[in-house]
Amino acid sequence: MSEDHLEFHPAPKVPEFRPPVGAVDAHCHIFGPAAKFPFAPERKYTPVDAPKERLFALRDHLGFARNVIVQATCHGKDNAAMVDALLDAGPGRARGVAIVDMDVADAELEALHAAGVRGVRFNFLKRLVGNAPLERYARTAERIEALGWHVVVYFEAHELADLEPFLSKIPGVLVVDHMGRPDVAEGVGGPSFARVLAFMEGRPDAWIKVSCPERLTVAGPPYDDVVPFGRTLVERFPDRVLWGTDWPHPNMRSHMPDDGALVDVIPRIAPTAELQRKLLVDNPMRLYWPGETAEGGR
Ligand code: 0GY
Repeated sequence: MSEDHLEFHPAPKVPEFRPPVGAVDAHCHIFGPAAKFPFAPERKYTPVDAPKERLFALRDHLGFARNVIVQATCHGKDNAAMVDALLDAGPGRARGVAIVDMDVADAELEALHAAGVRGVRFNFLKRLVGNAPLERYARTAERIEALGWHVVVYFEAHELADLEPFLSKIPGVLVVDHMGRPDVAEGVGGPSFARVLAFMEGRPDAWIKVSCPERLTVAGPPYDDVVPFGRTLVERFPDRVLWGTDWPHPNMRSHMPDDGALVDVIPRIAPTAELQRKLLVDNPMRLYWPGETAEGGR
């Protein structure tokens, strides 16, 4: 146990599902080590150190080729740990999503891009961030547009109605984290998931991560209650879905998932080889490595 939450699984199982060649874990984090990369003073939680070597070992153990490393709020706008991991992951093996503010210097944006950053993340979860004015996010979205980056948004489905007018003004690709965090207790036909689906239908350039059954579940592993949500998204939007482990699972208090067991959820939400290839290879390659072939990373 760290200061705030459970430690990541020390020895995940080898998954029974073998990901296709070139598979991308499109949502994971690097934390610290704090002695080298201190956490942000304004953070709402302090995670355990989850250094790059552990992420790369997990990638190989689970049978993945590449990572998209997403900046988390505990490191705030200091993207140094994430960038350090991007530069050390091996050629073409990692991309990043940064947290930057509207007044970020051009030179910093250019350095982030050179390191492999291709997106910026707006986090709207009140337990993770304060209430930043939406104009700041809008201005940040303008700043990153010229670089060809996209915006990743993290919200809970019950907040979507309030956020939609703002989101509609963000140009280009928008990636929704963790299935839009529907209320799984409502069931797959419930109102919060209906709103997420309507949002995806209404915005052809919105993508969604079918990640985090461990956060969304009420029933617990093996996440039977979350599977219909992921499967609905994969089958309805096969060309706009991404998958990620969310390792090292910050803020998990109920249980710590076995990352191998999370990989074994994939064939339950993407039941055919074609859907699996789109989810794990074709889609993330198109978004994060356009013009490159999947085989190059392995
Ligand atoms: C995640 C989810 C969480 C944390 C963060 O930026 C963050 O601190 O995203 C969460 O607590 O739900 O994607 O890691």
